[in-house]
Amino acid sequence: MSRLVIVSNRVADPNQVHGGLDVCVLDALRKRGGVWFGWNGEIASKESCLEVGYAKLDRLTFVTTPLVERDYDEYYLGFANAALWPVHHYRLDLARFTPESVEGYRRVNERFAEMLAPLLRRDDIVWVQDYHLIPLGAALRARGVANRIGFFLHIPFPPPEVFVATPEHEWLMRAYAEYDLVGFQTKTDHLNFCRFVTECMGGRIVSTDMLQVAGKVFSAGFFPVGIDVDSFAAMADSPDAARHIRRMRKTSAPRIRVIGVDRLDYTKGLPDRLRSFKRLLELYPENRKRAALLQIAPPTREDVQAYAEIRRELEGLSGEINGELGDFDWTPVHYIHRRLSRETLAALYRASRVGLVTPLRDGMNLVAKEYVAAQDGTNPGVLVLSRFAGAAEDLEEALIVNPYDVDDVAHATQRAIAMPLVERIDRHRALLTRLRARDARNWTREFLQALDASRMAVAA
Ligand code: ADQ
Repeated sequence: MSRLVIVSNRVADPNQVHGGLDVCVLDALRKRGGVWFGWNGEIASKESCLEVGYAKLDRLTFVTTPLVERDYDEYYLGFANAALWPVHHYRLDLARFTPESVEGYRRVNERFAEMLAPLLRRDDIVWVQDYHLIPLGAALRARGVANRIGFFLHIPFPPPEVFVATPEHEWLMRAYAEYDLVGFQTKTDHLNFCRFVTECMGGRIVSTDMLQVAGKVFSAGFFPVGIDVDSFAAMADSPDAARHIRRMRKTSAPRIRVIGVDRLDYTKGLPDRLRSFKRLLELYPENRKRAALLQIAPPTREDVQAYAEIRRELEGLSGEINGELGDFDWTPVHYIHRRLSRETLAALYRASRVGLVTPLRDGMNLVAKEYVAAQDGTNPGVLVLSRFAGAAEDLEEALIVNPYDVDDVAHATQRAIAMPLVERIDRHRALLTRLRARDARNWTREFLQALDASRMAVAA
């Protein structure tokens, strides 16, 4: 079997998973072994210190490098997170484009390619992950790398009317065309990309999964990301989780726990969610002193201004709701901004009657899938899910809501709280079947099979 080489901006410490991409990549690599290349999370003092480091864990090899401060500012905080991230989440109002940040983005992609190219074997399969590294494939090709190279975008691809606001959209398109296969999370993202190629770049659709543009023919499709359902369910079912849940119930626990788990990010709709919870307590006062929202939101990217603002807003809102509605024996909103172990998260999901997953825009959202996987099938909780999360394209048995409409989310939360056991069991069973059909293993297998087929399709 060919060696799998995964490249992502940040290589995770397997004991410290930071976000959805880490979860997917670790699942993919643990199963089949391989190499994971990328940034080690450290900042080196000068360029001459930028060396490649190696570490091994079972069948996995980690190959990592630091960044220098300027790269961190211009490539990571700059073009990736202050330009591409907001544009892809339809937030042009938050996008900041500067020539330095584009330059930093090019520079780091070139350097990654320079470091990686000599390490590749002839039959390695290279799989590049996410928006930080769109031009990496082209930079590898420029160094003579003829291997199969696939790219997967973990975040949404916006409608072309939005994407073309990125000053570098033509350059990015040419970079996309250098891959053998470009994968998206949902049918909608794939469609948006095809519209961009055909309506804005003069390209054409060759077949359902092949595009031609900028003198290149390449494959594109959608491959919804999934989780390792059984291992997550096992965590939620473990004696440790049961102990955790007993302890929570014995202490201050409310009778009805509603849970939200997200990186602290403006795309996750956290202020709107808190407002919806307040609205629930206003519209359905019988929940006062009975229900509480546990919101877990560890801060990320705090050096980007928009992230500091969302943190302030959220802290203000939870203080306001607790001050206005809370009592000496009841706190409506518990807000924790710390990272928890996956075992603790699994126990918390299981102990929660409602999972509130209400992003304003999200590539997929693995929390929605983890919440379902963690439930006790004989007495499951209910998932309330934003129509703007990629997961909503598939998870039809969740209560689908418009996260901008606080009344809609409040009514759905009440419906979840009041839902009869039989209906909860039916919905949960259907959701679990969907999760299994599109789990982490299938995601990897289907993407790699399509990558394999892409070469043959072009040759034909
Ligand atoms: P993220 O934006 O990070 O991922 P998501 O898919 O929800 O969003 O994944 C978050 C992961 O981090 C989950 O596995 C969750 O359990 C974990 N997590 C969150 N808060 C935590 C905490 N306090 N402690 C520990 N773990 C925590 C990006 C895209 C998504 C896409 C994924 C995968 O933005 O749309 O679903 O990649 O492709």
